[in-house]
Amino acid sequence: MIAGVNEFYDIENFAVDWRKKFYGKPLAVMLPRNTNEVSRLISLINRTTNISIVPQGGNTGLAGGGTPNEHGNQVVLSLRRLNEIRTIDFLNRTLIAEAGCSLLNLQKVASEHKLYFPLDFSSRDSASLGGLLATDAGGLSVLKYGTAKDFCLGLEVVLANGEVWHGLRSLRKDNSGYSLKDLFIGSEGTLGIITAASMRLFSPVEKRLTYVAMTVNLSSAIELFGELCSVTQDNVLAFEFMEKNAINLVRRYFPERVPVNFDEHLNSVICIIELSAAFEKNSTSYSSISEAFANNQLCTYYTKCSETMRKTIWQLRESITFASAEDGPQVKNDISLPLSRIPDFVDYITQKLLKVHPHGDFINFGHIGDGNLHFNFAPFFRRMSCKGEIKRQDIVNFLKENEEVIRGMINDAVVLHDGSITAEHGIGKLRKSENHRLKSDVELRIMRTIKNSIDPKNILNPEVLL
Ligand code: 2HG
Ligand code: ZN
Repeated sequence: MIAGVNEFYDIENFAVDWRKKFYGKPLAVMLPRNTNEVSRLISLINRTTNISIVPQGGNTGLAGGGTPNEHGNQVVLSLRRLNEIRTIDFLNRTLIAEAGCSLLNLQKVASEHKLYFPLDFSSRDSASLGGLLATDAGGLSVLKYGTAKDFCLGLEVVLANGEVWHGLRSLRKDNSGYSLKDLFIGSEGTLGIITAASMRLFSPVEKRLTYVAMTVNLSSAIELFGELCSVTQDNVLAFEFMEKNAINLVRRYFPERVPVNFDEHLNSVICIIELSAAFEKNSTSYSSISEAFANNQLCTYYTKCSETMRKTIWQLRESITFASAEDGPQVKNDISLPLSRIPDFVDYITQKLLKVHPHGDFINFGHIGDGNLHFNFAPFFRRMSCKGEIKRQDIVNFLKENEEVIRGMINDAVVLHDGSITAEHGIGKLRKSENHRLKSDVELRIMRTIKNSIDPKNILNPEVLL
């Protein structure tokens, strides 16, 4: 237990990731209250010790980037107490917030000002701004607004020697040299500690039209997406998908969250599609949208959701990760592919891998509109028709022996299909060796040169990414 001022924290919460895949033993957990304290702490550690620092936000990551090692020579630097919204500039449509602000809080504050903070995903109540930027998070609304880096305008960063880079500009245009903020975004705490950020805000979409569509396969889902982009002039707000196994996994742990008409043998791909209400009945695009859905070459069923159905379908989508966590460890993949290559990739690797591991299967779901598949491999999925048949420890043992090889096979297929091994979760510890194996020497050399030049003692999150 750690005591703060009027606060108590359980050290376990900082030592283990939420999915309990990475266990660390932090030498200490530091909970500074402001940028100045972060700067003084880092400067002291840099000058007087040989220990290294693992920055941590809401500890909701899926790649182990915020968990310390087991050797007791790393301190966790939690940003959770830096949680102020410093300013909102209504006319400039920006806010400046500290790294520990939760995503939910940012969304609420923007909405109180009749503006919209566009990032969104299921861990919104704990995920924090610093973590969102350190991993360049994506989520459910990337299609229209992009990932975190696309609407970040400036940063405040504490460097490895304790110096502060005051880069909190709130400009749409700034052509004055290297885009340093883009260096820190996605760097997973290896180059500096993000303590605050300036973020763009948008106009809220007053009303969304939510559709559920079923397509025969992924190819048709991708074609349907293309059609909807054409008829809405690229105004599709969300296009998510879930395959049968993902839905059945939720059925196994939260049966009440699966709509009754989603039969367990249903072989279709379920798509959740959101458009702005500007495309409602009397708009000129409306008939073209209806035609796209009515094309039964693409779509075998579709419905426009009532508000209740909308909540139900999103709850189902957001429950997949939690159902997976209940089910036990998986080989988790967060891959990015050109949309045109997705069907070939999935066919290719499914055949290849299931030949070797016929008891397993893929839990495939994610953000198909932006080419991001959560293509997770559950090693005993086909044998687990009833809960508890396979013990968690059996899965752990299986993964100890096979995870690396399975991940390698999947990633080779990703590279073969011109993709990336992570789209939004980051490299962390989970994909570090694969990143080494698959990135070109030139790319790795440039990254190392940058790292060495601003963190020569390698004290910032040295065990992730590189
Ligand atoms: C999502 O899209 C998250 O729900 C988590 O990125 C994905 O659990 C996963 O693999
Ligand atoms: Zn995702």
